[in-house]
Amino acid sequence: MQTLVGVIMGSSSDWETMRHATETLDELGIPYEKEVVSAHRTPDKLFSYAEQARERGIEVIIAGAGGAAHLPGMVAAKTSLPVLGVPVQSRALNGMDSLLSIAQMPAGIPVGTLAIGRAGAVNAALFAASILGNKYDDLRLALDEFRARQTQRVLDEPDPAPG
Ligand code: RP5
Repeated sequence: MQTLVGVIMGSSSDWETMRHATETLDELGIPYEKEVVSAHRTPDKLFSYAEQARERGIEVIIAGAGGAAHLPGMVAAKTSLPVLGVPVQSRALNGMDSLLSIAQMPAGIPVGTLAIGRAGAVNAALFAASILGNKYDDLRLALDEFRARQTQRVLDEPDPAPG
């Protein structure tokens, strides 16, 4: 199967968060690529990545960034592919800066903004699976099975502190 999801991040320092997105995509069997693309340090690369993603076969972009997190919004400005933004937890402001930078887009250019940190990275992958599942039956099935396993794990262990 060809690469369907582009997982990009502003810095290699974002990997500790964004690896949770790729691990979830792995679990679902969704082919992806991963790459550092910085809105501020490599702006020309950001433009070419966003402009070429659709023609390369990418169908969803997951973009993680922290601080002045302009990557998801600028990518969304350059492609009409769905862009899912993951706010990385920053040291100075605990990710509130990242969250607001990604969520507060002007009307006309949407970014689907997830939670700060690991939960957002995992959910970005699951959201990508939901989008792709409309077109690919096997990916919809993989997502349904992921959710069923998750439910069963909770039901199987109702004791919060098994001793
Ligand atoms: C952002 O600046 C990145 O997304 C990262 O979260 C943050 C800090 O980057 P480094 O200075 O650690 O490379 O562009």
